[in-house]
Amino acid sequence: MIVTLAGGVGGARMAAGLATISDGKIAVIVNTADDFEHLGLAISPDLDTVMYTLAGLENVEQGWGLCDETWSFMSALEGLGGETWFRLGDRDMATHVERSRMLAAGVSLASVTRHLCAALGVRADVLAMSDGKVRTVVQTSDGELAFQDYFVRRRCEPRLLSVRFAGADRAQALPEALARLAAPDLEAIVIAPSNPYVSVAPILAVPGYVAALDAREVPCVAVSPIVGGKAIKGPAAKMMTELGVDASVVGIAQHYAGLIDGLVIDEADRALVPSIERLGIRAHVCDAIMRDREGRARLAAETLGFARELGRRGDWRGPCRAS
Ligand code: FO1
Repeated sequence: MIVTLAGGVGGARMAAGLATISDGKIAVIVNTADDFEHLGLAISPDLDTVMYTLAGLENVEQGWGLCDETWSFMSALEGLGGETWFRLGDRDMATHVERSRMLAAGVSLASVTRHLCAALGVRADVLAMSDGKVRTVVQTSDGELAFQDYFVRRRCEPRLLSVRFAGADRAQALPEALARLAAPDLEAIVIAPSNPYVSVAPILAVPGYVAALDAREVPCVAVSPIVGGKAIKGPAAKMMTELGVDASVVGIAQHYAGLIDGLVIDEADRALVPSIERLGIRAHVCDAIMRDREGRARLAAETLGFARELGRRGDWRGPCRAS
């Protein structure tokens, strides 16, 4: 069993790669701090991206939503002068309507997710990070913005000053997720190449997850979302620069120092291996870009092979944790 922490496109693709090579024996703990209510519906973008990708139904070009999508609802809404900055496809709407109906009937987000995944034929365990309400709020040069306002409506244009996760302190980690992280058959924990600041950080902000990672008895490896100083997809590098962080694999290693044992980086960053290893984190160099389905499986196999090697060598507890 492998547990991965994920959000966004990079997380979904890594989860799909790991599911392919492990015959579906993975649990994916997914960020839900991007969730919001829109047009009266409960939208869970990262859960949906992970779920659709694991089902093989993702829209590859967009990076979110479903393949073979049509947009009649959006066109009709536009005709009525409604809000169209956040685009909901006709097929995708069914997910949001069904999720909203079930939540209104008192079903938990975790159970709704289980139901939707089963209906779409997803074999991996897709776990909402919490049933509690956690929301990413960003402080920007244009003031405080809710996450989707910043990310989609404003296209990450305002300068990012800080990020907080409203409600995280009161939320509880999903018990099933904590159980997976402590399971005797757990082989490795993988932090997917998701945005560390707005996809992985909200998961770690929920009480219980950092403690669970600290108590682990298996290696924890992260895959860098930054290659050659640029984000593979999305605004991670821009965000890091605006937050005053080195937008490189070393910045990623510094961010996760004390939490991870190893970092998977791309060939383009081979020269930075010594700077990563000085932080007490082992580095593994490979082609770290997932260009297609084969690429996902290849990177997942490289990542798992690296974690297993750390486990075999028994040198996976970094100096930060050992001291
Ligand atoms: N991202 C966009 O850039 N534009 C959209 O109109 C948009 C709609 C959308 C609808 C459903 C859904 O599940 C995701 C959607 N996303 C959209 C993606 C998403 O909001 C972000 O990429 C994530 O929150 C960041 O991980």
